[in-house]
Amino acid sequence: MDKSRRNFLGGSALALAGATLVSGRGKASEIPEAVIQESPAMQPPLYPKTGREYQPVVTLNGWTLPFRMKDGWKEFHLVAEPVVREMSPGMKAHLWGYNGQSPGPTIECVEGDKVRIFVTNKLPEHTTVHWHGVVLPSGMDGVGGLTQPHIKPGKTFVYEFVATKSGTHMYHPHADEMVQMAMGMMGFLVIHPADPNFQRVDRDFVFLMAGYDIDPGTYTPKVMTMLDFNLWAWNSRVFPGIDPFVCNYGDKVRIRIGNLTMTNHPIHKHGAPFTVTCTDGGWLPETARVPEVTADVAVGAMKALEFTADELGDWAIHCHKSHHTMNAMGHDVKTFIGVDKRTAQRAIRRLVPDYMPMGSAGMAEMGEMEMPMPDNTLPMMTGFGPFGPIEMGGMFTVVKVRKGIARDDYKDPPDYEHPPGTVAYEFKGKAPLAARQGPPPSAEKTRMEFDVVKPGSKRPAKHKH
Ligand SMILES: [Cu+2]
Repeated sequence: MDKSRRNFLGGSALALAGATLVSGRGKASEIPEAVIQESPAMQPPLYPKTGREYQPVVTLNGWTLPFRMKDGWKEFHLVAEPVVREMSPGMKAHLWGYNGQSPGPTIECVEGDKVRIFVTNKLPEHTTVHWHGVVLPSGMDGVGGLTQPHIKPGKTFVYEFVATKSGTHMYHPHADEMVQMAMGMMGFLVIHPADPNFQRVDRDFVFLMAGYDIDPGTYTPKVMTMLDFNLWAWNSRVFPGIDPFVCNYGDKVRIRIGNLTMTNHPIHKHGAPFTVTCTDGGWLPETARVPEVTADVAVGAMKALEFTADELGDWAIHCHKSHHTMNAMGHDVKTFIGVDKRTAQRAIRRLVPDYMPMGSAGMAEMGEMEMPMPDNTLPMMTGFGPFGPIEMGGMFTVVKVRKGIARDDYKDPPDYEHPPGTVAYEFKGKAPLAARQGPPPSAEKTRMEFDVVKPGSKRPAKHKH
């Protein structure tokens, strides 16, 4: 449009005329019903009843937002609101989210779709929604103050764009971001390829990573925390509350992950390697796909991992930062490995009869013990498998590959039956004496490890490895 016409119409008239041309703003008059989800369980994939065909995704412990078609537009209704999210059985968090849950529902559309998303704000403060990685008009990008006025409490805004290219995206506020994301406001957005056979897989899982700081015995995240979070969540769930990735033997599987925490997460899968096939920027060319078993997902980034489920069994998948596979009790505990706490224990028990000294031989005992804890608090490490305590929390679950799993069956299957002779076993023979290399450490040297080093004195030389 040339300059003279712009002057003639004036700023606001121009904006209105432009919007009408592109979007048919006048037709966005009725708001579709907002669907609310009450269950934290993983919902089956939502096959489209209308619009174009696609292979839907499955949201880990989540769900997909239904849409309606209206005059060629695919219409969704998101409601930003306070929610109660069960993070694992026995622990609920008071979060902010969308349509009854945190994260919000997954939004699925198809390349070429005209997408209209109504966003109603039921929060106590203003918000916006940014569509992360989606190519759209600048004014639909959802940055409060920069590209649009904020959505005030009680108001509904409309976002409209054409989904120009397929890919892996997310949505989150761009308004009071630190607070709103620390409170759990986020959701997945998938644009499916126009050709349903392009990049097709049999199972397509999605989840977002979030970090929460919720003190034991409390419900609301501390929103000012910058680094020391105590609950590391996948779709606002922590182990053992995270569903397994159930796969039929031979399936082509994709797991799409987005990171909205304040640190990177090296996601490690046991068993068959995967390749990263997609980022929030688009699909990777075949020549850029290398086999890996760990993919570092950076802050604010997304990755899609793909593998063929051709190894039967139970394969752990988790963040490789070991503190991220622990729950809330794990942080301010001193290290007592090698410390004899018997004298202290006797003294403390005179005051606190139930006192249990922990950790002189490591922390594994925490995995099987039932300790008194505040209400609404998860054990630091927990979960039981067929062979005993799993001693995990946080960002951990299992890829379960079985034969005979039906196409859209995501139920937790029975325990894996290992073929005879394929499970690690205890050696029952006569143990030989250890063949030690180098001189044995003397008792004196071992004690020196715990000597207090006075300021100015020289630290005793330690055994070099
Ligand atoms: Cu991590």
